[in-house]
Amino acid sequence: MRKEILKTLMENTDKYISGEELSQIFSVSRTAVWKAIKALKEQGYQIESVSRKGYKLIEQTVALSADELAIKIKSEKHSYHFICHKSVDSTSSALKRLANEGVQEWTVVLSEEQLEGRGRLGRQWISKAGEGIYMSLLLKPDILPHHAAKITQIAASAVTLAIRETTNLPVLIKWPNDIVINGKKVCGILTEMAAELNQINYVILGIGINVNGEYFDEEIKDKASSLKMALGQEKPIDRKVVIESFFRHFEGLYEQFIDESDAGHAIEICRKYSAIIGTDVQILRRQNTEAVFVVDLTDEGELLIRHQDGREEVIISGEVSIRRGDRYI
Ligand code: BTX
Repeated sequence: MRKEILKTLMENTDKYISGEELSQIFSVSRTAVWKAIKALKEQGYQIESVSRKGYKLIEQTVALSADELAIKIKSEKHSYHFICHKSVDSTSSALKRLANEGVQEWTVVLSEEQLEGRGRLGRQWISKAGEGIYMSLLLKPDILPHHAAKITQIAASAVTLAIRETTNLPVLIKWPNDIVINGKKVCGILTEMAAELNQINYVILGIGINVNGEYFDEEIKDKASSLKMALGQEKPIDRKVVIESFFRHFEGLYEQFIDESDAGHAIEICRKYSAIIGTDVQILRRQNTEAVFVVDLTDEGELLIRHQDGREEVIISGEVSIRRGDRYI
């Protein structure tokens, strides 16, 4: 009901709506309306209450709100279930706990901050309060486990399209799981899976986007950037707009992958916006660094490289780290 009241206020920002009207529309008591308004104000929505006129939404909250995301992100096929925390160890860990309790597919956990945000291979993902998008999505795809890596490519394409659409920033994809701008990382993707040999139980897709941060810790300041820093603007970026755009793009690409067993469109986007195809890079694997040329992405989303002796090799994700000179990329 709180969500419905919020939706009504969002659709009527040009006028006051009385408590009486709201209680009639939703067939609830005036006290229930008052309680819902109070809860929305506590979430940060600025709602003006004027006696004998009613309520008017003056300003939406900058905080992430599960109610608002549920209003903005609608799907004909899936029922999203958004959960927003103020602080959590890791949205992916929190979602994993829920997944083990059996929550539905398309459950999304978001948090204003993460105290133990995780990257790949036990690395840390720095997740300061209010500065980024830290979210994890639960998927239960009926595919063979070895195809799950493509979900990272699908997410990378959707994040890229969403950032380009909402900010116009020319972000690129650093295969397999980073989105970069001017050679610096603005987003990392962590795809984790619980599976048996031939069957996936679930996949947790974790996405971290640096949106409004302006300072990064010493250890990452040379390789990290945020959308706001890249735009060089004062005004913060509305994270909810980026999130909505992400899900819109992700859903289409993911559906195609599941329904038609075809990640081709996503791979095409990854090719088009690749930061490394057609360039010389260093690949780091098992303590060895080697200069190679990146030829292409295969249709399976693997990286095709050419060694200096002319030999070509296909690399699967997770196997290597990629650098350019002494730069991150
Ligand atoms: P990764 O292993 O490719 O990158 C991790 C590395 O990136 C770190 O070792 C550090 O050098 C650098 N780094 C750490 N924090 C940041 C940052 N904020 N911006 C830029 N660079 C950074 C990338 O792993 C996958 C990250 C996924 C994060 C999401 S957030 C929601 C979900 N929950 C969770 O715990 N992880 C995922």
